[in-house]
Amino acid sequence: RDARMEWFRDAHFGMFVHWGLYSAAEGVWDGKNYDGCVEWIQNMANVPADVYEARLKPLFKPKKGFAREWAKTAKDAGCRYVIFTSRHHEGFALHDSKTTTFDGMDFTGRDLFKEIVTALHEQGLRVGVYFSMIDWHHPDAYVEHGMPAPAGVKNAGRDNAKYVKYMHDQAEEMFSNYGPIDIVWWDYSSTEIQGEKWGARDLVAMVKKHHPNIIMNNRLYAFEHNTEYTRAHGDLVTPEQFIPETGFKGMDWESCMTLNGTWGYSRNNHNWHTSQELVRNMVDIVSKGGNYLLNVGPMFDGTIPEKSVELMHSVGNWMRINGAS
Ligand code: FUL
Repeated sequence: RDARMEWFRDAHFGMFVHWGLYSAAEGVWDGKNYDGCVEWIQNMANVPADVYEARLKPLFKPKKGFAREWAKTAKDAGCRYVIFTSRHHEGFALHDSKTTTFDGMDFTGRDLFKEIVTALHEQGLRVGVYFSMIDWHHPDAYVEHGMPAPAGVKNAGRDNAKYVKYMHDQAEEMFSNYGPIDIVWWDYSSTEIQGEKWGARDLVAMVKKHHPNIIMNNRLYAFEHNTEYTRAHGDLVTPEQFIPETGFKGMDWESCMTLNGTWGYSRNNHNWHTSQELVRNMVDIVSKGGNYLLNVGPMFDGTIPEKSVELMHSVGNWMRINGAS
């Protein structure tokens, strides 16, 4: 509908990256194997925030140059953009934050956000920032979102206004200190908490002040896609793990999907899709006017699992052979 969306519509293919402390848990807690979306392991294994932090801090060890590997994998696969988890629901932020010691700089002595954005820019890739409003670490964040909170924590007694300020400050650090950012991917609202409970208007105004042409998804307002309400509150809808029957008329959209059923890295999950399935998905999505956002879940040191690299490349090869990239 407008020039701002043009590059996104031409892009077709993006790489999603889920990487945080949960990557170092590898889908296993206290010897128990968790299945499904293992970036939720803190919640699934009911781990109090302080235990979670103490246990994973020594295991999270980004290797030198990991971000350049991500950028190269995406580029070789024919992706035009990469969206990475700047902070997931665990609340751990990859950048150098003044608001907390629960961040990349305090854990590793490095600004991991900066390394990632720099590497993506070097490859000429567009940059998307996934940003979770949900935060299982901050003592004032509302934690009940239709899903049980880790360690049975409740909203009662929590000062949401205080948390919202913290969350906004953190977002402003990310959106003001690192050069061009092309997409903001909020995650997520529910019937309990959405829109102004997150201070949405101010948050969006701040992001747009720094990046007037930024594209944003609609999850700051509601999880459902394609309602009148959500259409009015974002540039794109984000069907998760499915391809809509007929696309979304008059609306930009992006199907985000995993390679093996989990977003975060899982040591014991080997349920990989085949490259045939991925290529079929790509054709299906693009023919209906959407983009395909395909996920990789790097390990504790930032290494993308070999099988994921291979599958990403197989899609890239198909695109090259068929003149689609
Ligand atoms: C969801 C999150 O809860 C999942 O962990 C994942 O990040 C997915 C893409 O979005 O809302």
